[in-house]
Amino acid sequence: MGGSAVDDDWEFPSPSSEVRTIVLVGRTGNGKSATGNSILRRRAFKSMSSSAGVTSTCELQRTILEEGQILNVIDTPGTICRLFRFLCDRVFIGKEIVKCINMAKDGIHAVLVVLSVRSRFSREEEAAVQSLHKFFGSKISDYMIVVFTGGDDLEENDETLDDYLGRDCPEPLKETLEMCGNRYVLFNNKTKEEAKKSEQLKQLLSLVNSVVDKNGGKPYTDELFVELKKGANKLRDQTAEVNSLEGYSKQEISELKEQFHKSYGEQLKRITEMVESKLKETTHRLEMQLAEEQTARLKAEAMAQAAQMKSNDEIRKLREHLERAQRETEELRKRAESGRCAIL
Ligand SMILES: Nc1nc2c(ncn2[C@@H]2O[C@H](COP(=O)(O)OP(=O)(O)OP(=O)(O)O)[C@@H](O)[C@H]2O)c(=O)[nH]1
Ligand SMILES: [Mg+2]
Repeated sequence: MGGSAVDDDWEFPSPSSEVRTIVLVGRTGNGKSATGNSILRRRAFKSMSSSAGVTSTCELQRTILEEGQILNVIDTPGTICRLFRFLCDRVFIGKEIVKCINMAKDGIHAVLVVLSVRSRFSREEEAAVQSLHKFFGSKISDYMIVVFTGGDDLEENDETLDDYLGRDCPEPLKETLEMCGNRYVLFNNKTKEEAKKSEQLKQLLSLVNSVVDKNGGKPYTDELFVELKKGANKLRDQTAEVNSLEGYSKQEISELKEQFHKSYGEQLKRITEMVESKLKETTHRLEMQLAEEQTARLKAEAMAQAAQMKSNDEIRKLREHLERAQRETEELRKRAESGRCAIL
């Protein structure tokens, strides 16, 4: 499982139009690997219940869909979802991002944000989607689809996904769905019914198709993809050239190959450092944003409290005013009764 980002058994990529790549992201235990297996229709990724993360590194598996389309499915560790929250994870996350981009090579056609109806939507998940946005840019939203796992739980209660979302859908979840273009689908990764398996897969693939169409068939890429692809292409060309060389000993050829791999490895290292520094910058921006939001919230609370105090003060003054008026009226009435005043 997993494997290094620099693979010796170099695989020549097929033309991008024939291959689609989707990436599964989400919190640990939400069912990314199980969803990946449902898409692949085989148990390719390790999926199990565990309080610790099960998937430890990005992994790519491939399937051929009914209409002959090649689909790459990249599973990621849930720890990536902690993106930016724990600074100590930055080196690990940086490496995983580079690995994932390197696997996707020609770009990502859809990002499946895996949530579970079996657990509450957390601040961590909201932050993770925001982080994706901040790290990859707002363009990434055009590629995001939300997959809710735990369809069996809803079925047990005779509920549909819209029932579930309709009842007490928290504001951050609504915002996340909006950020993902309100593209979402329900998955039951436990079902044994073939009809259900193919129906939910059909729904997901149709969303993937709509995302691909919306983006004019262009997968998501950025400068990191471009840099990594350049390096990979260079290594491929150099390897092909060395393989066609004549008059060199096996030893010399192997030394040349080693040299090319070394320089590719160095390039990967540089790109990983670039990612780490981008993560640092994104963390900083996200922290600033959170701090600003916190300050704005505290300010709004203080103002509401002041307004409340002000209205309490006004009520007290009104009450005093009223009491004084009542006292004066009473006084006047008494005087009128005693004949000392001519009013009434
Ligand atoms: N009932 C039910 N359980 C599910 C469903 N999907 C996933 N699970 C269970 O949820 C648990 C976690 O699933 P995984 O696929 O390992 O989760 P993950 O997101 O890959 O987790 P990490 O690899 O740790 O990040 C497993 O026990 C799955 O069987 C579903 O649709 N219904
Ligand atoms: Mg997993």
